[in-house]
Amino acid sequence: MSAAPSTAPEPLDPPHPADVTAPSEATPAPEVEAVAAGQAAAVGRAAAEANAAAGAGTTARANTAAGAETAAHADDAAQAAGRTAGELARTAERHAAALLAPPAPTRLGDVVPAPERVEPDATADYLLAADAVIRVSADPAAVAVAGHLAALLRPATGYPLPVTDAATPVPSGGIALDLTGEAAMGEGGYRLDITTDGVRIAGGTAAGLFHGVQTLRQLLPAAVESATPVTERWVLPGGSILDRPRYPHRGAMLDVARHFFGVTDVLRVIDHLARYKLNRLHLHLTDDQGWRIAIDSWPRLATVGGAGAVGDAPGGYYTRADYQRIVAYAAERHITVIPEIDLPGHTHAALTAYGELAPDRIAPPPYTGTEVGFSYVDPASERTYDFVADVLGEIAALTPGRWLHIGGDEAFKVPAEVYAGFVERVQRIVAGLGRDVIGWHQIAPAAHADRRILQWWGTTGEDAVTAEAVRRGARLILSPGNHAYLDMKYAPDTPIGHDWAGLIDVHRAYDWDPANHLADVPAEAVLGVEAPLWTESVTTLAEIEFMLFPRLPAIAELGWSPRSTHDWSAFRERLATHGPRWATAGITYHRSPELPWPTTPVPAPRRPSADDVGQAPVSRLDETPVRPGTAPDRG
Ligand code: TNX
Repeated sequence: MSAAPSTAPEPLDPPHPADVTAPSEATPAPEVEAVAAGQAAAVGRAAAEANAAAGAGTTARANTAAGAETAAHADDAAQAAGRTAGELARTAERHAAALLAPPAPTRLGDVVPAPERVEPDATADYLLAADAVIRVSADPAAVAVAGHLAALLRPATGYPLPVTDAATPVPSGGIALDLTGEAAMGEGGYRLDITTDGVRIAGGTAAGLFHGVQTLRQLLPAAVESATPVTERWVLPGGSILDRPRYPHRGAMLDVARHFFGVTDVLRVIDHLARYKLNRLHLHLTDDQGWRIAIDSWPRLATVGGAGAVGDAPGGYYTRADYQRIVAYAAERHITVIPEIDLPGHTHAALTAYGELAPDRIAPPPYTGTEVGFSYVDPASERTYDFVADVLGEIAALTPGRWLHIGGDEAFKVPAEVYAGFVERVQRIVAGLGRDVIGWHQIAPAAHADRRILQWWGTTGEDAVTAEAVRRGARLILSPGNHAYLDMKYAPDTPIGHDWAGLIDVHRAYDWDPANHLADVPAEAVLGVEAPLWTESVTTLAEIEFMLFPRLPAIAELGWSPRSTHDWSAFRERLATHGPRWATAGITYHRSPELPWPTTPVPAPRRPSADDVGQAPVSRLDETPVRPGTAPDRG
């Protein structure tokens, strides 16, 4: 990605397509003018073709008439704007081509999560040309989004798509990303306007631009997901979208403790979140079977506590640099990482490394089973609070986000009063680090701490203790086990997953309302939703993807879309159009019988990359549309 700093007014001609880094304000070079003249001739040819076609029927005649009118209109507009002959030629050519072309293969409303407002304009489809330029506001975060867009589009289109910045970016036949700073769009909202003459995404924040880019990506033909150039008409459906999120917290959780997943796997999961406008990645970094993050002041946590996993799977842990890479990659996609150190239970791996934390001061052997609730660090020992302060202090120093998750679930062996006292002390440690605390809803009985957040994972629609904590000021993230737990099986014959919270098919994942899910909790207390993926039975990236798709987009839509758009029959149709996109991107997914998958052939399946060579076939899954890829998205 590159962008030339620019304070000069917007140029009339784009830089030469071959020059990806060309500053845009250069006076048109002679060869560019020559190209423009050639294009003017092409308009003539297009008009002649249109005239010839006019003999064939009324539709074509109408097109020709409209074409003439449009050309005249473009002429007036261009003169009024004082454009060059080159620009005039290009505009007229675009209009003529649009009128003669078949409609875009995607519909403007086929976006997941559903946008707040969609206004299609069938006369305004846009064809991305090989010489299109991406123009962006001169702001580093906006320029980074433009670079991300270019990196998403270049592999499949093969177009250079140079990025250039401007004080007020306008499409000029290409794509403009305009960082407007408008507060009304909210954090993450955007407006997308697609016309024959170009595409404009306006965002109040860079996050808004980023979300608009994800919408744009979904509106292009599915072949845009190809890693190699595809011959395709890169058409976008005309019209406008006005969109903003319903909730500020839209997350997914990945358990890297039961099975360990390396950095590249996590980066790819981050890409999946970004596609669906999720903005939080909760990493469950520690549990009985493994401690997955290096802590300098307690080094054996990772080297000893991270050695194993469930069964005989290999262990592993993130170095500080690994973790920082994950955090930075997420931040580039406007996703905040929320690290979880599960306390005081789920700590067996820590005890294997430091027996001094155990109630009996004896380091136990590693645990590779899948039971829960048996381990805890000694709440009566001051050494335990040194450990907590050191660990959370180091994690906070590596984490730019506001939140530290302290777990708190299933500490069955710790008496209720002792447990509440422990949580209160840990809440104070988090506050002392300048962070807001999140805990599973079991921490509800502990005293309130400013801005504390409870994560609901129950399977009933009511809990008096949680409701009481909310009355005392806590807010909620909703991860109801019977709707949002992506480690549950889809159906009895799903090869991996649990069923203790029930079977969760796509409809069940979609069929609830965060605003009124929990009794006696006001809608204002709900910050959003999160889909956890526990990994006792999930062992590879392909299996992660199989459990995420197609349910993660269902949870994402609950977090993003206004309730007025909620409609299962429309959702299943929209979501099904994403199957070919996932297949083309090499994403493994469950071909749930609930969705009307398109029967058209998958466009341009992604070729296996070097990383795939030698990878074992995914035999436990019921379908593998294409071999799973392992490379994170470009950009
Ligand atoms: C409950 S949900 C747990 C996890 C398990 C999960 C399996 C929660 C806070 N605790 O330890 O992995 O069930 O579905």
